[in-house]
Amino acid sequence: MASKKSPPAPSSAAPSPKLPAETHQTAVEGQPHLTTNQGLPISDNQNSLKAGVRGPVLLEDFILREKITHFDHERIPERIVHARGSGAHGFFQPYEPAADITEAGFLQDPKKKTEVFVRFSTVAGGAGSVDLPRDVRGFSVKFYTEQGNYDLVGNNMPVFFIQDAIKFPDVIHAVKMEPDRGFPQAASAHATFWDFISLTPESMHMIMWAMSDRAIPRSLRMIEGFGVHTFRFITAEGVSRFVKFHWRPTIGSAAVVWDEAVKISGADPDFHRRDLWEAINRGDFPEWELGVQVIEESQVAELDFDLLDPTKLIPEEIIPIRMLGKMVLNRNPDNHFAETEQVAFCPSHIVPGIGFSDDPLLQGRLLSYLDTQLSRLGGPNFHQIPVNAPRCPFSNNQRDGLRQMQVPKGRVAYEPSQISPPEAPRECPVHGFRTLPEAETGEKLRKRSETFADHYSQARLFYRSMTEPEQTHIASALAFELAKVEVIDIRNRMLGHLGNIDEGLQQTVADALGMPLANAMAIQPAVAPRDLDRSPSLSLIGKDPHTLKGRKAGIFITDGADAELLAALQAAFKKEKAAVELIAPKIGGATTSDGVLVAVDHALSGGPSVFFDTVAILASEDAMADLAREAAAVNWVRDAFGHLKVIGYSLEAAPLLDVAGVEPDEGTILLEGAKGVKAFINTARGGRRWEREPTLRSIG
Ligand code: HDE
Repeated sequence: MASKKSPPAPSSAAPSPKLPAETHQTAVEGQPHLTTNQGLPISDNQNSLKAGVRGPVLLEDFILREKITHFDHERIPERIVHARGSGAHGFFQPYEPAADITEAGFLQDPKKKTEVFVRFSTVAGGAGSVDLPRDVRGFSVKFYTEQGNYDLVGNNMPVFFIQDAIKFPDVIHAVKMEPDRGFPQAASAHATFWDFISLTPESMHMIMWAMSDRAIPRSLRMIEGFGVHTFRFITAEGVSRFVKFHWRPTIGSAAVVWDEAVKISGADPDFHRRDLWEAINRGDFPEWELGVQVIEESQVAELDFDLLDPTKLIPEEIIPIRMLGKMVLNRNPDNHFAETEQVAFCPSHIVPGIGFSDDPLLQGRLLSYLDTQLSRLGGPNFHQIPVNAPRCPFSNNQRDGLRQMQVPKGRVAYEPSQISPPEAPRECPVHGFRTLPEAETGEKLRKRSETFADHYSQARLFYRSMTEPEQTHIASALAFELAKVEVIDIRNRMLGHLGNIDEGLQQTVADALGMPLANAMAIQPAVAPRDLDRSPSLSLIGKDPHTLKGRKAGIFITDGADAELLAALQAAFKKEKAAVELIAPKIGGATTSDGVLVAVDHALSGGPSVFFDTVAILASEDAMADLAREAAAVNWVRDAFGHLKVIGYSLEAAPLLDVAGVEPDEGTILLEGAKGVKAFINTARGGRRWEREPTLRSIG
């Protein structure tokens, strides 16, 4: 928000001169009328039809009945998983033709943009749950290509909890709120989840990811995305290779710290949805590169795991990512329900040039999405809903059904026919989708391949590839979650698994729980875990891009705050392409040293420092006496420090830092003149001060 301007008129200011003063918003000449769903103009939308002004409402009132009945049916079943989602429109543009690996049309022409719709989600919570529980994030992209819709329905973690789709209802039932009591909402920290996990060694790799900082992202704009399964790319000549999909945000990835996640969940349950919406609104369009790891058929045997196993990843250090193009999200939805809620993604929506693998988890997904959408969206015609409809022409002989919105013409709805008109759609043997002809043989059996049996090596790989603070966070998360599990045997079984992953981790978690390691259950691994080469690319902190781009600074000002300093800070953040929000004790604004009343974005009570990546405090001596006694102000600073943020402060604000118990360090910077501002910005670019963490928290 701009400084040095009068605060905007409050929204309760005088009504627009076009509207009469009473509550009725009667249309003026030229304005459209409210009508019923049949188009009948409505004369009064505020009062129902009664027998006498104080008398009973009449059944005859079809306008009242239509309005209320429609309202009664406004909700549809929420998604059984990924119910809470945020969407955006945008486009994808390839860097160069990828014809050497795939014939997919949308990956060929660098001049051609393909429209996309993206939905990010949490997994466990309901549609109205908070944005920042510890959870996996869904990352679904619908590409409206000229060859039909292609859906890449991924997550922000590259592996999954289970190896076979038949276990999906179990893992989801275990993580969702417990059926008898209806809680906890959107949380894995409860007995049924850890009961299932402790009996499912294949989930250990994913557990390392789910307990890592990846599960509490700073912003949806900063999450990585993964296709998880192995897919195929197929060239026009029919040459097939395996691929793993990756999305990389161009502004880098970052997470919040757990204590922040807890506080944000209360202060702004829509933290991620709002952040995405506001960034797009201010023109700070989120971007991701799409890349693939390409695995030649001949390389498959060289890998030390089975490519069909969705609990495994290929370190980038072994097979690098080839970037194919960029996605930009540049338009917010017009309507949350019509688009974000009704969008239907499905892993079986593919285009020529892309194919599936025999990953048993993927094969189960190919069934589930259409099936769930048939009931969620009320019948077989949901592909006609605008957000789901292909942008290319589509036509076949499927007919009728609930919610048919089209009027198919002609008497023939079958094939073959000698009476159908020449313009009727026909098969397309040349450009139509063809399944890769793969030879498949085998006995019918219900069995897991032995090549899927190594459950610990990659869990260990992930843990040992983390930086020290990230390892501490994993241990803290495990201790937090297991402390919520009242069944001691479950904790002891989990400690047993942790021992197979890393003995140091096992010890730290046991200590944090205050439980003797001697009671940990010994879990005999099916395959002895191996020490793999570390993969530094798995660490978020390790590849922190050191930028303020796309980040948000909070500047707390009081009456009498130095106007020049404020302007200098705002200009400096703008140069860094960071957003800035102002906070003052009261929402009416603050009068800075030059006598200008500056409008602010938040009152102190509604703008806690957890909303920001870095903060500055500009106070006057006069304001300081009151502020240092104000719990909200003290907590604002204490939290910023505790959450390891870089803090800039004017000399007059120093007493507040003292009261908040801030021990000055390299991340607390006195804003004296241009030099001070420069030092503050340079330091803030580096992100959180991880070296501060051990001085503040031993665990948690
Ligand atoms: Fe899903 N998943 N899933 N899933 N999934 C759904 O489909 C399912 C899995 C993912 O924004 C549902 O339309 C099964 C892995 C995302 O609308 C449902 C299995 C990955 C979304 C379903 C999996 C995902 C869903 C619920 C195990 C990462 C949200 C509503 C075999 C690659 C899509 C719906 C959106 C949604 C089934 C496992 C990602 C029930 C059976 C692995 C991002 O059909």
